[in-house]
Amino acid sequence: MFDAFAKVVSQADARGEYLSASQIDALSAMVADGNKRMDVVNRITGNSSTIVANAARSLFAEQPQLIAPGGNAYTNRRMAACLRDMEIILRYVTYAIFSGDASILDDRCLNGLRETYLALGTPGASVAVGVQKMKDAALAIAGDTNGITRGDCASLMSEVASYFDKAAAAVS
Ligand code: PEB
Repeated sequence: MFDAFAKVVSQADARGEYLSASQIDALSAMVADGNKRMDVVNRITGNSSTIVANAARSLFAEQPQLIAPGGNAYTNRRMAACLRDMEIILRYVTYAIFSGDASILDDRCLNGLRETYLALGTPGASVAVGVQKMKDAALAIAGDTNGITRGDCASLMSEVASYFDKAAAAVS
């Protein structure tokens, strides 16, 4: 598990080289924009219950077979497991955003998740749809410029999107 700094150090060490100017520049830019990153993590974390609940509602509205008898989210036990899974995935995405690195998400959440869903008979493609819905909600909340000074958040937003896309791709 790395953050953006440890990742660069590890890569340099593997080559036996000093940190390069471009690596330092990239990390320097990340530090300069650090408040935006923290704000995004804070906003997503503070709205996590809403993000999960709305994404799940919307998923079940589109795919009602999941909550029909025999569906993979039918019965409260499975519904609870499903909401919990979405919460876990969102939590690891916030860790990745905070660290500026996907390895925490990869190593502790996504590794083996596809195989787990296959073994459980849980439709991974449906989980991926749920993740994409969380992405849309998270991006709207993170990118809400209402009442704040407008800045350039384009690269941060695409980084945030990439973690959700990675999670969706890992299970679909
Ligand atoms: C992954 N999910 C489930 C299980 C595990 C995970 C390990 C089996 C054990 C259990 O039931 O608790 N756990 C989860 C995760 C991590 C982890 C992400 C990462 C660290 O440790 N059912 C649906 C939807 C979807 C869903 C498509 C979007 O219809 C999820 C939600 N996951 C779901 C369901 C179960 C499950 C388990 C319903 C229970 C399946 C069952 O017992 O039949």
